[in-house]
Order: sequence, then structure tokens, then C-alpha cells
Amino acid sequence: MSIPRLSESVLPRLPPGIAVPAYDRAQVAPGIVHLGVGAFHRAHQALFIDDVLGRGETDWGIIAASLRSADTRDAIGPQDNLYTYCERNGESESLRIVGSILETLVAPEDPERLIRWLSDPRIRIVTLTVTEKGYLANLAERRLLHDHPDIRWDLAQPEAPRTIYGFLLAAIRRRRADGAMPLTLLSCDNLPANGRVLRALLLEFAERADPSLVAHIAQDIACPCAMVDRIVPATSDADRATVAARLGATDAWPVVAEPYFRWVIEDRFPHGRPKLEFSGVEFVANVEPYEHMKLRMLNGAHTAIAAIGQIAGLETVADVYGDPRARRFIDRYWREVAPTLSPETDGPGYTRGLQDRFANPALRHRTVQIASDASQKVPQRLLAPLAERMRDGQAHGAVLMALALWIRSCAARSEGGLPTVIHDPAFNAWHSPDQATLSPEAIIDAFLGFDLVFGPEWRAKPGFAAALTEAYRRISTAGALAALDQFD
Ligand code: CS2
Repeated sequence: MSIPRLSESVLPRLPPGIAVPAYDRAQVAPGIVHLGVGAFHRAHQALFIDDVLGRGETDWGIIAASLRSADTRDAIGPQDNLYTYCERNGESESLRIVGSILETLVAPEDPERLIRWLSDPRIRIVTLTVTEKGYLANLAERRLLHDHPDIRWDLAQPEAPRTIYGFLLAAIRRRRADGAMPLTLLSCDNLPANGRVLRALLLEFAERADPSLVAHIAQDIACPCAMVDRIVPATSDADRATVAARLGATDAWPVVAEPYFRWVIEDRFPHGRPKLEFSGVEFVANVEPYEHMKLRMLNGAHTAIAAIGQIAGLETVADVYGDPRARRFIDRYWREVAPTLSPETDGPGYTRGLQDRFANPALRHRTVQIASDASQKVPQRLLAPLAERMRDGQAHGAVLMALALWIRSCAARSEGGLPTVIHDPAFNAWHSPDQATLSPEAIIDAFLGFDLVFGPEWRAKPGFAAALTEAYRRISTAGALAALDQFD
């Protein structure tokens, strides 16, 4: 007998021990549009909304849109938008079927459909996980890339947009005309002050696209900041097979994650919000201390580990972190960065947690996944704490080394001589120096001209280029892991 596909009709027949939606999905009304429906959204926000629906707040169903590919819709659309959330820690694993997504759509196929959903008066919140590159901005300087083809397109074709700004602006215009309540825009991307950045970039776009909406956006549209935290590796075929064996049904795209999660949100929702606090979500007045802690400690270390993985040919975070030299280096990196954090957050407790999270072998979090789009990640993860340490005259050798590791990883060749693929459109569009032929001085000099990463202030810092060149030279002469041996 062939094994069925996950769907509403399969739910009553799932084996015991697998949690299923505790509510009637037919009674759920849409209240949220999510932009950027990837694995992270499905292992984080959509799960907490599933809890909310289970507690009887049934007007917060999710309409999930992908701004690019049809993959998620093609996978979960035929499953009544159901999917499996698989939580893994060491040997233990628990499965849960999530029902909070009511519809999955692919914006490029039918932009009007997404604009209609965004303009629906029942929708009150738009959440976003479009990744760093989805903001189409120079993140080092927080300004929109006006020359980006998609921004140009949206300015020319406002009725069939491609970018988050084009869609949001079209909906804001229509809602205002219809007298619908203003949206609250909740960025859940790994950017510092993500809400403020989104708001500033949207205003910048509106100034060009439709200046008549600028004052309305500035006054009426809330953009709370949020810090999100959960490690969600890309799903593998082995994950699909394990999940199918346990469900007795196939799921084209389950998501796998660690047990740890955190979601800290600025409590600014003038038109209401779900009671996420009952699922452990924290609402605070100021998210900045939490996002600094997370971006610098977890994501900064991740970016360093990803670079080591690419250079030394190590596949997963646990593989890199299992090397005592890498581990000592990351510990040192954390000791340098910790003093840049606000005492309001429990930095030491968070760091201890990270040691276990990075060592979790069950996750198989691939370094190539984290290395993607690294040029968009380095400013907020590495350069921000580095600038503060340098300004304060404090030791910063490990943070500098992390930066040099990223630069070396951009050579796209491991120390074993194997080519590595760089999934980073912004980097690939830049004319990068040939690391096989140039001197360390010339390579660093060229990188300091990569203005999506390094603002002009970096060239002006006395001694910086020389120190970075030195760290780079150490990696290229000794090898990445051996170069880390100096840290204790
Ligand atoms: C990672 C993050 O891929 C990356 O850049 O650093 O996705 C990280 O796993 C999450 O932010 C954890 O909360």
C-alpha cells in the first residue's frame, strides 16, 4: 500500500504521540500576512501562532507569501498547508503538525493576490522574514539600493511589485483609500533595530514612489523591533525520510529545529496582537539589548564558524565546534564581545547555552548554509562589536580574526584545494580580488573598498588595515585551524 501524503484527512490516523492542531482550522480567520515563508518562519512564528489558535484566539491565521520561489507552496499547498515541525536534541525528537498557515502563495505568479490579502481589513499584522538581502539596502549605511533592478521595477510598475516595499506601499495605499485600519509591520529578520530599519527604508521608498503616503506611514504605521532566535537547519532528504517513517505519511517539507527559542518583541501594536506571551514570547519596551546579544554572540560566532567550515572543509557547526582550537577561539571571541552587551541581558547564561546549542550533533547545521549572504551579515555581526572594542581600546584579536576568516572564505577554495560555492549575490556582483595571486596587503586593501560591507570609516582607522592583513596572513600561511591556536 502506498503511503499517503500529509493532509487534513490523514490527521485522525496519525500515530499517537504526534501533536496535531487543537482547533478547527475551518473556523480560523486570517489576521496575519507573512512575507518570506521559509523554514525559519515555519519553525518559529507559525508555531507560536498555532499555539495562539489552539488557545481560542482564532482570528490570527496566517497567509504566507513567498516573494521568490514556488518551492514552499508546491510542497505544503497540496498538504492543506499542513507541515511537520520536528524538534531535535541529541537522541530525542518530537513531532508536531502545524496548522496555522491557511494559504501559501507565490507573489511573482500573482502579485495582485498578495496585494489583495495585504489590503484585507481582517489583516492587522504583517510579519517578515525575508533575510538580510530582502531589504535591498546598504546595511552598513542603512540606505536603500535605489539602483537595484527590483527597486527600479517597483517604481515603474507599482501595480505588479517585486519588493517588500512595493507590496507594502500598494497595500498601504489601498487600505487608506478603503478606510481599513493601518497595518503593523513586524520584521523578524536578523538585523539590528529591524523595525526601525524597515520603517526608514519604507519611508525612503515612499518618498520616491508616492510622497502622498509618507506622512501616513510616519504617523500611523507601527514597526516594532523584534529579536528572533532558533536554529533551523535546512531540511534534508534524510529528515523527510525520518519524518515520513514516524508519521506513516509523507510530508514534502517538514522543518527541523532545536528546542531552544526566543522571541522578544517591542510591544507596539496599536491595532491589537495575539497573546503570544502565553507561549513564552517576551514583550518589552526596548529590544536593542537582546538583539545586540543575539546578533553578536550567536550570529557573529556562527559567521566565524561558517567561514572556518568553508576554509577547512568542515561540514557542520558541530564539526567545527568539535575542534578544540575552534572552540577555544569561539570562547575567546565571546569574551571579547560580551563587554559590548548591555548588563540588562544575561550574557553569561546565553553564552553557556550557546555552547550546548552549537555542539548539538542532531541538528547537522551546515556551515555552507550560514555562509550564504555573508557580506550582508558581517556589518552587524562582526563590524559593530569590533568598532566598539577598538573605540574603547580593548582587546579585539578574535573578532578581527573572525573578519579575516570571512575574507579568506571568499577565495571560494578550501585549504584542501576544493572549490566552495559562494551563495551571496551581493558578493558575487562585486569585483572581488583574486586571492590566489595577490598579496595579503592587496587583498585586504581591495576588501576595504567593498562599500556594502565597509563604510569609509574603516579605511580611516589607524592600524586597522595592517592588523587585518596580519590576521589574514596567519590564516594563509598556517591554515585556518592552526591560526586559531594562538587563542586561549
Ligand atoms: C544563522 C542564523 O544562517 C545564519 O546566518 O546565523 O540563521 C541563526 O541560525 C539564527 O539566527 C538562530 O537564531
